[in-house]
Amino acid sequence: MLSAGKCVAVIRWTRVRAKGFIDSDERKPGVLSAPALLGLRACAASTAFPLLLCWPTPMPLISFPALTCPPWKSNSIKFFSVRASSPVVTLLDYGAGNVRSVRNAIRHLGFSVKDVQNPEDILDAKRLIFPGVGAFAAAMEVLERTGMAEPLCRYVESDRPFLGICLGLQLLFEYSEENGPVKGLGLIPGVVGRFDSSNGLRVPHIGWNALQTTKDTEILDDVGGHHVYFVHSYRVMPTDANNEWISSICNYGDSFVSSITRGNVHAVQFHPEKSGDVGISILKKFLDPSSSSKTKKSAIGKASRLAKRVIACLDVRANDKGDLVVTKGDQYDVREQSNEKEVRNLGKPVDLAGQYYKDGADEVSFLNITGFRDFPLGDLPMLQILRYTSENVFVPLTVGGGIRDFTDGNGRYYSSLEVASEYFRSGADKISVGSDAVYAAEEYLRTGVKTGKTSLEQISRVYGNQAVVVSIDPRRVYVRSPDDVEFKTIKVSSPGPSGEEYAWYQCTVNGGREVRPIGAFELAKAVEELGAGEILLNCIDCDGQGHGFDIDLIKLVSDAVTIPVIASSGAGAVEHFSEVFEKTNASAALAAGIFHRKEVPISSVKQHLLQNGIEVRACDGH
Ligand code: 1PR
Repeated sequence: MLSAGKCVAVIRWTRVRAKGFIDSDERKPGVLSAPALLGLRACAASTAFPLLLCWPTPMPLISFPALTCPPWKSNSIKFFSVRASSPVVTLLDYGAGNVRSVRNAIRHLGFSVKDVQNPEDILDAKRLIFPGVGAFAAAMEVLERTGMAEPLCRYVESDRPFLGICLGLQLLFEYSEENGPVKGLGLIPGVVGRFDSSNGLRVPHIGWNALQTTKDTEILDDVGGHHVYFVHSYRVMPTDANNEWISSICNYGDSFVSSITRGNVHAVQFHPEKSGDVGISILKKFLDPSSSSKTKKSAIGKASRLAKRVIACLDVRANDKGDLVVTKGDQYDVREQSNEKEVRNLGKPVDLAGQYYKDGADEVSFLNITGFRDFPLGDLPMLQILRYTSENVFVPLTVGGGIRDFTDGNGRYYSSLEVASEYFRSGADKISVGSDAVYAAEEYLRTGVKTGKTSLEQISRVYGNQAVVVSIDPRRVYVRSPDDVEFKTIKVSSPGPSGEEYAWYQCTVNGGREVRPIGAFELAKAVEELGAGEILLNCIDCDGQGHGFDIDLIKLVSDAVTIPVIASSGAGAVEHFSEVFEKTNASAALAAGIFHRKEVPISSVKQHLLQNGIEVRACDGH
């Protein structure tokens, strides 16, 4: 294969990775990160001979045939494959978005990924996974342009092992109404349409919903009764014409097709790679059919509603020694009250995230709380935290902090989209924008013009609204009368210090350090229009206090928008979770301190919610 004399430098995976130079997903044209390029450039410059990049185990088969080297040393970096004995699955990743979590789940199950590089690779595949990402029309355009559509149809029509995920299901149908009608692959009768939000249904459909299985399907053997994770705005309706394909339906507003199966061809609207242990077992049964249980289980699950989510949040920052730690503030002050005033250290981010996943958290959020002053792409350890966490945590990961346009010390400009892309490449499923969303909303309300250039618009255009969360950090401001302010007020449930009966919620930026002339209500409505798919609603007054969520605020905002709202700040007991779901339209509740200090386990929260008739994903169902 390679003659030893031609190679003087072997950069091993571990070393490369430790330096943060290159990552397992960085093997396609155009996806090398800036640090990866810098690292390779430095190595290439230091030798006249070719560099050999080698991935040892546990990366059994990696190939880099299509990598376009930068012009500075196009001949000096050689890539080669390391073949081990793990079985291989072919992945059709047409480069439209983030499929890292699918790769991670496949590798977690001991399989290697072979990427489709050309149409022939589809026909050569033994087992093909197609995780569709992005918009329907764009995906079809890429499939047609690259000549992949036709072999994909032939592959599916000849009943070879296939698993489509999310858009990978929708594309099999005839048409989509998403920016269309747009023609699909036309393999299954039916049309992909948008959820109807006119009757108050929150769209996108984000979260955990149980399936109603309609036929025995080995890959869904363990699913009956359990919740799986969905994130989509479009869905296929069941009809007589596609009935024979349908293996499960799900209810959200109305019944839609959640999976199809015929012979060896499967596709799912949900994300198995983000559905905890249940999802991993679906992938395992597809990858290794011999792992299916011999005794048939009754797979028929009951119909259910969208479950309320319980989210664990990790506020992350460097302590005074420079280590990244999970910290937790009282009203955003994260320093101990002792003389030393150290940053509170409540644990290691990767360990805690892994623990919360095992404990049954429906999502894990990382907030890089000093991101507003540090440039996140300079913060390689934070990116590494995401990478390591996403290898073993199979529920959605959100990361926020510092997502904005930035010019570094060398005058190099980074758009907020580039910053977000690096977070997505490192394992985030959603990004959360704080300060920058406030500035964007202020500008939008002032001019009434959508420029298309704000971080929210750019990121949602490329990754979809469902991937964009806006984190709001408001403070309560009491007033005597709604006429006292230009912002939307609410009659408060407990009067203010001088007997005020109303309050508005003033937005802040830079971790609560600066107040801005905009209310939480106005901000929420503006960012929904600018492309946010979800709102993370904090409250500085309640943060870390343990007295319960600010019900007035959460009601005000969750009634104002049609996108999901995550209630945050103030949880101190299980009753606070049932209260927020009973009294407001929040879709999820997030807590930090009580989980970090092990005062209330996630399982107790869920048990309490179930006892109160609130649907949640069971902790043993992940
Ligand atoms: O402005 O885009 O760089 O984003 C910065 C992000 O960091 C924002 O999402 C902002 O909320 C967050 N942040 C900044 N400073 C702090 C701080 O605490 N000093 N943390 C901070 C916000 C609030 C929640 C907290 C809940 C639940 N923390 O994340 O976890 O209040 O806590 P509790 O259950 O203990 O009450 P940008």
